[in-house]
Amino acid sequence: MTLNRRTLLASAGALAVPTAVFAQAKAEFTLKYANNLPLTHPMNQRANEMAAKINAESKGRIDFKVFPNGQLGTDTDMLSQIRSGAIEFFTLSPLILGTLVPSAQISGVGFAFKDYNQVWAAMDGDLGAHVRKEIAGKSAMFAFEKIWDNGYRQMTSSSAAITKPDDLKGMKMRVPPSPFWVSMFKAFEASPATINFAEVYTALQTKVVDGQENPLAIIATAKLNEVQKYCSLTNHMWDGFWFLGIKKAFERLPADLQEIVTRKVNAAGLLQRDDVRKLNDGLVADLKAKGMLFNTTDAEVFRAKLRSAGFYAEWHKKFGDEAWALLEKYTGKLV
Ligand code: X2X
Repeated sequence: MTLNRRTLLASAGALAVPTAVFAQAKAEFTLKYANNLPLTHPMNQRANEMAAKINAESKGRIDFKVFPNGQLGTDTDMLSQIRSGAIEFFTLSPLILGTLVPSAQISGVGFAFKDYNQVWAAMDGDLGAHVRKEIAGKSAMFAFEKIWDNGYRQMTSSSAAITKPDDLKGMKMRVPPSPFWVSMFKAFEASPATINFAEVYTALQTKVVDGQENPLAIIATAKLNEVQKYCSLTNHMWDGFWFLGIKKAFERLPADLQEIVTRKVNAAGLLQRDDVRKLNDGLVADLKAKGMLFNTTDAEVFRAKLRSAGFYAEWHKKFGDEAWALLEKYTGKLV
């Protein structure tokens, strides 16, 4: 048998080449969506499903592509490349967005939302509307209406269980790149280091930092339990992911395609919220079985520490009375 170009095409290449050419030739708009989470996290599972639905409903006019796991850069890179045309969409914690839109950080106030009912009422209600208006007004981006879930954050450590605020004293703690996170862990008298998520596993493994904080769904899907021994169930803040679009790029789409993308992003967000909650609920047992040691904590003691450090007063002042009132409308009086 002679292997020439034609037989190669007929065998190995026959399936791959024509599909790729077909997709490229047909799609009028290639839309790139990037995020910082592992492929196995519900965010990416729902995003991939959503991408297929967008492509199908647009009848191939859109080629919506998902780039997980920081493939197109860290959160900080993505924020600084908004105008470069490298991506059209990304998901970002409201707190990391705080480097650009400080008022967006208000949903991260420590121990604010008592449960998910309060979270979604606020974020789908007036607090979320306020933040989305700020994002659209103060950046080149806009946020889709339904924020996606990250979850309630828990603290982990390689050296000792964190049972009380004193255990955080002087502890080298990784926090995401955000003024609010640094401020909160300074209030706990820890020694916070801002590190992008892409570098967290290695930073923990090489003991550049002793600990980090993230929801269980991230601890599990990013396998942080391999490099962290203790998990303290602190629930110290709820965190989400605004699904952000670059305004200029989105405005290039015809109205009917904008409508498809908007509807699918919001619908996928609602499904993803359910997935994350369910995943988080089952993970204590899973991670215990993998050797992680868990402890519960008294939220009131941690909250009192933040209060006495002046944390709530400082951020109330920064966000302003009006925004603070929008938060307390859903959480009740915070201090
Ligand atoms: O960087 C983190 O810790 C993560 C993945 O939770 C966020 O995107 C805020």
